[in-house]
Amino acid sequence: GRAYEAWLSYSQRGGDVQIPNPYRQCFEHIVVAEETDIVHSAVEELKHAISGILGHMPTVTSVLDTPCAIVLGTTESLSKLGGWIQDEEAGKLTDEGYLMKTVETEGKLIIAGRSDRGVLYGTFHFIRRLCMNEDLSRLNMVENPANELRMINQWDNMDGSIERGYAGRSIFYDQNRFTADEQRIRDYARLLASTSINAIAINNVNVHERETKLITAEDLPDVARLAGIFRDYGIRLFLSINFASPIQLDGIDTADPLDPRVREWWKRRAAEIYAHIPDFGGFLVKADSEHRPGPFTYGRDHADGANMLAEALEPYGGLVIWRCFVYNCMQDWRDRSTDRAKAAFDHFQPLDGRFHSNVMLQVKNGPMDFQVREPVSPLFGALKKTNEVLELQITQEYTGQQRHLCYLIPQWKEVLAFDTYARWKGSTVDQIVSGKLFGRPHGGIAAVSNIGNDENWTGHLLAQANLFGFGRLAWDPRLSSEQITDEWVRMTFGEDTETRSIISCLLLQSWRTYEDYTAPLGVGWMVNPDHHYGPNVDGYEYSRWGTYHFADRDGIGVDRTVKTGTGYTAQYYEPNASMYESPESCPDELLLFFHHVPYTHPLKSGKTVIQHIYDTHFEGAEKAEQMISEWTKLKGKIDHDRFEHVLKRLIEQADHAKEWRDIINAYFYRKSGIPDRKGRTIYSF
Ligand code: BDP
Repeated sequence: GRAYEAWLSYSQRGGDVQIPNPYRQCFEHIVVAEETDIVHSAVEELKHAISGILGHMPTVTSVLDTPCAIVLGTTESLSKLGGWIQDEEAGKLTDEGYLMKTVETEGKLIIAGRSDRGVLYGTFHFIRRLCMNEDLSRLNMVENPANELRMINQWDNMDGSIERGYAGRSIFYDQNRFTADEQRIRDYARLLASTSINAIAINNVNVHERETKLITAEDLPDVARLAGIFRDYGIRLFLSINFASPIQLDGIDTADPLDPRVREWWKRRAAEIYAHIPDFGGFLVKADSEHRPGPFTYGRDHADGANMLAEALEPYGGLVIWRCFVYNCMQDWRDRSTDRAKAAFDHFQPLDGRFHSNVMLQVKNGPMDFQVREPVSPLFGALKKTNEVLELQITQEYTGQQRHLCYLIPQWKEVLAFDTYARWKGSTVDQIVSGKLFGRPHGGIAAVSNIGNDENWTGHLLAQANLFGFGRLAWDPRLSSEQITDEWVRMTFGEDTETRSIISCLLLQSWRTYEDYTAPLGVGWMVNPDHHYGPNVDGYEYSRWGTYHFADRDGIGVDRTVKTGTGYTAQYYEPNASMYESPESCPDELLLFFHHVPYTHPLKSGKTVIQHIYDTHFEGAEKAEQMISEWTKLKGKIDHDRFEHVLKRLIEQADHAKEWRDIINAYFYRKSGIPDRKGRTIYSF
């Protein structure tokens, strides 16, 4: 069905793609200079798209015996067919880059990649332009990825469950075995490759007993089979590993990274893995975090741990992606000197320069944990001699769990554009993680997937846009939210103007709306512990996770200043440190992340904190309600199934937004005793 085909639903376009002459004839023939497995995938996709859109199957040949054709291949293979590409043009391409051009005089549409991956990305881009009715007479363009690593992290467990998954069960595993549905996995690879994703870790970062075995002879043939499917689409496979594997798998009495037996053990593992999967990507590691084992047990640090694995993988070109989500989850809430926000920086910044060149540190966008609003982690830019990867969360753990519409591209854009001032003005996060700012050999962006075996992949159909948008941003962080949104909406719903504008507006406003009716002004949390859905203001207030709002009758917020608080603001470079340190210059939306203030504290908007809380919660719930009437305008314009599905979710969202509104407003009305200036009803239970 359409929901399953997602943004690759070519056959459903209902004639809204027009290809004017003379280019129509080009679509009769595809000429491929040299067919590798990846180029084969590109050709298949192009055939599929053309036959879906135009209703005829193009012929595919390797010789140029027709006047008009679409020609694709690597720049090298194309040079044997014709002189369409000048050396100077080809020289602009990096490894995965591609160029597209119209050679009008010869009736050719050319898609050329430096490598076969480039051909694949170029082909998907070509199809996108086709679907968006772009002018084919002026295809001239050169594209290179901003990031070397564009990665998806699956948090799938082998019992078939998915940690923080909201779209059904795993497509990879069931009942502790690999699933047999290879077509589904192949279709997932197509979706990912179409947005330029080139790496995937296929198991949860919390590696339990069963998944620990993934690196053994028992499972490697199956892992290799998956690697083969992804390889056809240019995607390298990674595994999350258990740091205590030597103990758990072979009964060695230690996992100490400096113990020669342990080092030897990992080297043998690596050899065996690469014997099965010659292009294996490497390991993703969560260590010494939330009860996972790690080097701390042996009095070693994270550089010791990461480097030991890096040495094992190094001979094969493998990478270690070591996560910086390390903090004490057993802290005492009465002890305000330990601030969870400071933990990652405190652990990793002193290790700068000690990591091997095939180690990358993966840092979550914010210092806490994927809240609707957080400042950017001060670790970006704090490590100058270390490769960094930005970690985002596509799955909507804290942002409505795919029952609420919350389009995250605008949030990610803010993260990527944040100026750290690590070197000079303009030291943005995207420049750091790409490796450009500090000339690092590796870099990139990773994100936790939001898919499962639901028919529509993502639970909420519109949540597909977050998966699509992530890949597009990983390729080019400078694309605007509007542009990405427009691409996705048109690929998914076609060219109707009203449909396009309604869905785009719904998406683009949804993050702000979600923020409005949930935790205010950057303070975060206020969710039900454990499953993290729905409002519970004090849910985490008196537990040991380090996630507090400190609301009392006088005020609210976490004092993270140097002067009177936890000192977190000092982890930023100037002028950010001073900007956050003072409540006067701290941006409104992060005020309660950095400061504890009275309810009557005036914001830059002119409102008091308490009035802001009331206003945003009334307005947010109202906006959630309005989304229903906006969507209803699309009745009859899009197919019944997709229309009804989204409608149902929006109705649920509006309902739950009211619950948020009432619980948050009642809580703060009772704590502060200050009434709403506009006299609206606050249910006080
Ligand atoms: C948190 C999730 C938890 C993950 C953890 C992580 O609640 O399930 O294991 O992050 O990133 O957001 O390791």
